[in-house]
Amino acid sequence: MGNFPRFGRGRRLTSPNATRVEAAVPYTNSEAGAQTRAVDRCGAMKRVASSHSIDDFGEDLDSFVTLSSFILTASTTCPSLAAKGHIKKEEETDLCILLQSVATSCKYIQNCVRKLGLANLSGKTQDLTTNVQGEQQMKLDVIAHDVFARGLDESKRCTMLVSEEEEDAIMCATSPHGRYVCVFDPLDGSSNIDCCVSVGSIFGVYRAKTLGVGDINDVLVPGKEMVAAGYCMYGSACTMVLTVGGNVRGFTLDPSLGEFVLTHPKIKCPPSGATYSVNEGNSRYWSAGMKRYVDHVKYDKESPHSLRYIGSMVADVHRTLLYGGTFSYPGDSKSPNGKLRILYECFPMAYIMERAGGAASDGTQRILDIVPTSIHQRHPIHMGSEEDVEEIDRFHREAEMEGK
Ligand code: P6P
Repeated sequence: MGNFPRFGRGRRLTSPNATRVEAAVPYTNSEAGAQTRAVDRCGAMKRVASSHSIDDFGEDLDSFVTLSSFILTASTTCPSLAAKGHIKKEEETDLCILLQSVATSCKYIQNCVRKLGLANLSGKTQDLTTNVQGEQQMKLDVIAHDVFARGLDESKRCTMLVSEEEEDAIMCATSPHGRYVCVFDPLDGSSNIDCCVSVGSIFGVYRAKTLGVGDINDVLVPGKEMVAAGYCMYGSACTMVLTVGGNVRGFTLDPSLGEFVLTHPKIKCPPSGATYSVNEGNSRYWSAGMKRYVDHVKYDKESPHSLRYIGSMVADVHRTLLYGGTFSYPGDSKSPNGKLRILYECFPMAYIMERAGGAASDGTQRILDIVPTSIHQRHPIHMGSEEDVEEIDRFHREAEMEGK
């Protein structure tokens, strides 16, 4: 594993009051770095390019569709996005190059996860570093951060990055194509990694208000202003779930090809489910609303809901997205804002969940309407099947009206 110099050092908003920084000194990195590689377009793509929007891509095709072909098609046929005024042609292409960089980083990280014990990648960092959360960093946390940040910087499509592993926002090298800000948790759930529990990378993409200029205010906006969001789960299979504003698609990595192959053309979260996912070990600290909801699904239903809790957000959310039910990390008397970070954990997952027909709230308001005030802010979250999240909200509202 290459010894990358720690990425991002010296390229932060230095002054506490600084919110806009002209592009910093370009990162003097080696030639390495993934750029979009041209891939042959299959005949099917030409069919799609002529008659469908990207949101139909892969739905009615019985051909072999990869993330690369999806991204390349997105860069040529995004009428659904362009028509909605979301993004213009050149912005589509830049977004596609950014996403291609994320995909390459995820392949690299999954390769490290697979080799964990064999390549001495397990365990904590040698100098026992901690991240901005004060959490002990695993070796793979640091590698995953550097790979993600380096890839995005070298894509030349970002003005600024926000990572769970870095206290301050990172200013990217100067680029005339610096159109986007990427926020990411490079390896969520890493405390589980030594026992081979599924972990994942989570990312969200915002449009920069000013081309080529890093501005912290570009991400202190409601999560609904994201233009793309996704996660990559390193589990029994390596699965990338992605939306560029429309349908939610799932791509599974075929190791023999090194390509993410479209396996879930249009993911829809069931309107209701029979599982709830929350750390019940914290129930003594819960609000009345949370306690009432969990009692309701355990004792009032025809048959009790099943509790499923892995303790790895990407794995718990992925199951909820596909099977329905709810995932919660509520605020409580011990941690009023819960544990999960709104910018690079709650927002991307809520964005995906809503575009798959699900919902995400904090018990009183829609997650994606919230405006963060700081980049590492925590916030309570409930997400999953629309009917079940509404039920959680109802119990919270009733308890609040009773002053409980
Ligand atoms: P707890 C992993 O550390 C993580 O950040 C999320 O992936 C996961 O959902 C949560 O923390 C689990 O936290 O307090 O239940 O162990």
